[in-house]
Formats: sequence, C-alpha cells, structure tokens
Amino acid sequence: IWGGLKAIPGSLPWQVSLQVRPKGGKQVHRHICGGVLIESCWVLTAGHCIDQKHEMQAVVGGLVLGLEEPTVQTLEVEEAIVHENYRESPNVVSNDIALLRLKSNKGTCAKETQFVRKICLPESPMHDGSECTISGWGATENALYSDHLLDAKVLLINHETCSSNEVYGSVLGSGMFCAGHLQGGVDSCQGDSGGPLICKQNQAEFIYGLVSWGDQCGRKNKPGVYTQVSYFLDWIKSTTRAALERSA
Ligand code: 4AZ
Repeated sequence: IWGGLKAIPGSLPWQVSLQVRPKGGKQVHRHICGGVLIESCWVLTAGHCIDQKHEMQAVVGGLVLGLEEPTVQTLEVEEAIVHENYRESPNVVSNDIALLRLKSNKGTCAKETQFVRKICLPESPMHDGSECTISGWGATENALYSDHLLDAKVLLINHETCSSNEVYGSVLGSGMFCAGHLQGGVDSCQGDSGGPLICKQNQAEFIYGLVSWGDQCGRKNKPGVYTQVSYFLDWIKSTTRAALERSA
C-alpha cells in the first residue's frame, strides 16, 4: 500500500495473507497476495494469485508478518478455483477472481474472534466518489513489501474517467473498476493483489473490490484497478454451492 498507515488491531478482521511453500520443500511460507474471508471456509482472492504448483495457506488474524502473534489462525487451502474466463494479456487481466476452499475441522475453518471475522458480500452498487478502504502487506513508497498490515482511503473513480485516453483508455473491461487518487500517491501495489477494497453503507462494511492490476503504483492518472465483486456474485454463489455438493 502506498500512502498508507499501520492498521489498528482488529479493524480489518477479514484480511487474509495468502502464503506459499514450494511442494516438498523445507522453506518457510512466504506472503504472495492478500485475500478476504467471506465464510469460515472460503477466501476470495485474485485469479492471478493462484499458482497450482505451490501449497497455499491462508493466514488470518495477524498484523505483522513473520511475528508469532497469538491472534493468528493458519488454515490450509484445500482447493483453489480460478474463474473459468480468467485471462492475462500484456496490459490487462480480466475476470481476476478466485475462491479458496479451506481445510475444515468438523465443518469449521476460521473461528470467529475479536481479530477474525468474515466480511459481507455487496448488495447494491456504490456511487462514484465514495470513499473506501484498501489494505495489505504489499509494496510501499519506501520498500518492497511491508511487515505491518497497512490501510489507506481511496475514492471510487467512474468508468468514463478511467477509460479516458489520459488514464487507461479502452483496456478497462466489465467486472473492473478504478479507485484511488488521480493526483497519485495513495494506491495498492504488488503484494496487495487479491486483498480487499472495503466500503461502508448504512454502517455496514462489505467487500466491494479485490486488488487486481494497475500501471505501476501511486502514479498520477494511473489509479489501481479492482475486480468488481458485485459483478461476480452469481459466480461466487454457484461456485461455493457446487464445491459443497461435490464434497458432501
Ligand atoms: C501488481 O503488480 C499490482 N497500483 C497490483 C496493484 C497495482 C499495480 C500492480 C495497482 O500486482
């Protein structure tokens, strides 16, 4: 996160650190992406975060990577499901969304505590100009990756502005939206991918976007591009339902 501040303990209880370990290797886990807890056994993240060659784990309830915090819960990923129309091209990623099913213990995965809680899915679209919050352990203006979980406020930018020639032009597709500050400085960055953009409506917080891509970080007229979670609600619901039926 560029232009962020250290998160207050317990203020982002749905935040996930997605970590990998090479299969069979003795190496420790390393943070690769963010994610968001939507059910005790389900994490939403970006499609480009999934690397089937690695064993993945979802870490929730932590603030500082590499510290042994008593609030942390570490959950193994049982199955990673990338959207069937996920595509990567040189300057745009589309349908950048994936679901992680966590390994359960008698039907429970993440346990709700003061530091671990699921986030609600969106019901209605947000207005352009709304202020929302991004968070993650990704690159900052000073360093590649942050040990501390950081957060920052961003504004939702309308599709016309973001598709203008000075910004991203015609590459911006459906199921994506831009957020940030066109003057630059405050933005998500590498390592924040798959993590949350949270908005508030009627006092309730919900997951509105997932960090997806951008032309570098914090640059003027190059805001962050986010996967629009509301666009994928049917996919999320049918995919989680189908996976539960498969495992029943
Ligand atoms: C990345 O490389 C990345 N400024 C993530 C977010 C943004 C740019 C790049 C948005 O994963």
